[in-house]
Parts: sequence; structure tokens; C-alpha cells
Amino acid sequence: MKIFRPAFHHLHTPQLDLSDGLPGFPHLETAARLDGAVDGLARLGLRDTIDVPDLAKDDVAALHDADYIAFLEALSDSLAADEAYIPTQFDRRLSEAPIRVQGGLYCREIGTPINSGTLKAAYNSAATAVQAAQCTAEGNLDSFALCRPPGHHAGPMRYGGYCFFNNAYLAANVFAGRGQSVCVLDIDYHLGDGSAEFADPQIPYFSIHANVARSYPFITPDQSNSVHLIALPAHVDIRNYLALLEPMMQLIAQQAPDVLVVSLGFDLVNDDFIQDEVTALVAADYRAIGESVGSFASPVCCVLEGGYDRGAIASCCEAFFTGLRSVRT
Ligand code: OKP
Ligand code: ZN
Repeated sequence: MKIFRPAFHHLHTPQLDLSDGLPGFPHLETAARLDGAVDGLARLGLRDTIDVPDLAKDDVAALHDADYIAFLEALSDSLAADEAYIPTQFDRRLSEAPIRVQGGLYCREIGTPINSGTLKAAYNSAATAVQAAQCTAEGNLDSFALCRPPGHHAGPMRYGGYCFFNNAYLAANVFAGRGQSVCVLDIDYHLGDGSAEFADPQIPYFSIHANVARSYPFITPDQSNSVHLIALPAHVDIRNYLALLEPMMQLIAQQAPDVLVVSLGFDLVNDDFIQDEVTALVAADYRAIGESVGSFASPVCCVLEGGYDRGAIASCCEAFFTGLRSVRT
């Protein structure tokens, strides 16, 4: 397995999370998250991490709306070094408004601040996903992109949920562009509402996630034959989780894609503060989840999504890849 890490992720420095109508709490999407993943991989002897310095602007331009990207570029250029931008007004008709008002055209919430280094970090995170996908496509090898910021809540012309560019669909497009068939499986705690917007018959989306009636993103995506969603029950334990994941893996296997892109979140554990409705899963349970994902016959390209406690991320990451590797040798 080859591991890729973005060289510039630390330029994205969200400080305050204003989600949920609360007064604001310290932002959980921190640079230390990646150190957790690196720690977990090191415990498995996986110490060779390839640092990615690229920005993948072309791949992003091929996936996302041009006006959305132009907004992010213009906004970034206008930000002072120590500034955090959060839109204040939300409407579809803001396209002619001043640049700092236009944000409310391209997102629908206030939990994802943008600072002067955010756009570079987001392009770099995208490049990390693209490089992992290229490695899997060329070498028929499993890969893991330590993407930060994450991507699965980013839609064609929308950021939010700590995400800016959809890393999983950027990776999937690498395979599709080479004529390889590909599916996206999302096992982050949250529904990837951005990924659901990108799903089409060529790259279908499969997700198991906390029930959006009670959990972020609180919105059900539009119906589509290319989107396969399973909501978790409250307090789900590993037995119940696997009883939902295994049929989903079989459904994917029926389509026999050449490769599987996995949106891999480490926020399923019940002590992750991000959860709106707590699970009964623990870090060691990721081993069985890794075994189930590893049962897929073709290579997997894993893209990091959530996971917000450095120590838990390390343990979850170690358990997941222990399981995945145990069924792949
Ligand atoms: C991003 B990813 C906590 C508020 C957090 C936003 C969650 C974004 C999750 N009650 N709301 O999918 O891990
Ligand atoms: Zn998540």
C-alpha cells in the first residue's frame, strides 16, 4: 500500500466552529488529525509516506463549477494573513454582490471558515487524492490519501462541512478517465452530501452514515439510481454495522468495478465529539470494517474524510488497515 500526504495542509487553519446555532467552539478539523493517521500507520510499520507538493488545479477545474472556483480564488486574494472568512447572507441571487457577500451563494452554513491559506491547502489535498488514484491505476496497488481538508461534503458549486473540493470524486475521475470502472464507498460517520451530488451511472455512490434526520448534514440528497444510502440506527454497534456494510459490499461486488474509491472517515467511534447521535462503535471495531472493505477483489484507493480525535484516529487507522491487510496477503 502506498500512502500520500499533502505538503501544505497546515496552511488551512480553521479556529472557530459556529455550527448548530451554538456560540462557537474550537474547530475540530485540525492539522494534528493527520499526525494521528501517521501514528496509526507507523504502528503497522507503514512509515513510507509520500509528501505531495502539487495543487491539482486542472483536475479541480474539470470537476467543479468555474464560477465557484473563481469565487474561491478572488476571495483568497482578498484575505489578510490572519483573517477568517465566514459568509453572512445566503441566497441564490448573490452572483453580482461584492466578493465577500458572494460566499452565501456557494455554501449554506457557517461552520467552515476560509483563511488565506485555505485554497492552496484544498488544491493540495485534491492533488493528494489524484496522486493516490494514479498510483492505484498504474500499479494495481491499494493506496491511502491523507487528505486534509476533507472532501465529501463539497458539491459541484458548494463548500461546507469542512470540505472545499471533492477528493473522492477527483480520485474516481482519474480511474474513469483511464477507462476503468469505479464506485465510491463512503464509510465516514456522515453522509457525503457533496459526493451524492456528483454521483452518476458512471461513478455510483454508496454510503452508510448517521441518520440525517438527527445528524449533519440534516438534508437528504435528491433521489437517484446512482446513489445508494443506508442510515445507521442510533447507538449502532459493530454487529449491526457489519450487517449493513456486508450487503452493501455485495451490491458493489455485483457491479464488479475495476477499483473502489473509499471515503474513509475515522469518526465512527463513540467518543468522537463530532457525532450528533452517538454510536456504540470503538476503535478496535475498525478491524472488522477493514476486513469487510478488504474483501473487495480489486484494489482500493482510500481517501481520508473525518475523524477528530488525534489518539482515536491513530487507533482507528491502525485497526482498519490491520483488517484490510489481513485479507489481502
Ligand atoms: C465533516 B466530515 C458538530 C457540528 C459539526 C459539521 C460536521 C462536518 C463533518 N455537532 N457539523 O464528514 O467528518
Ligand atoms: Zn464525518
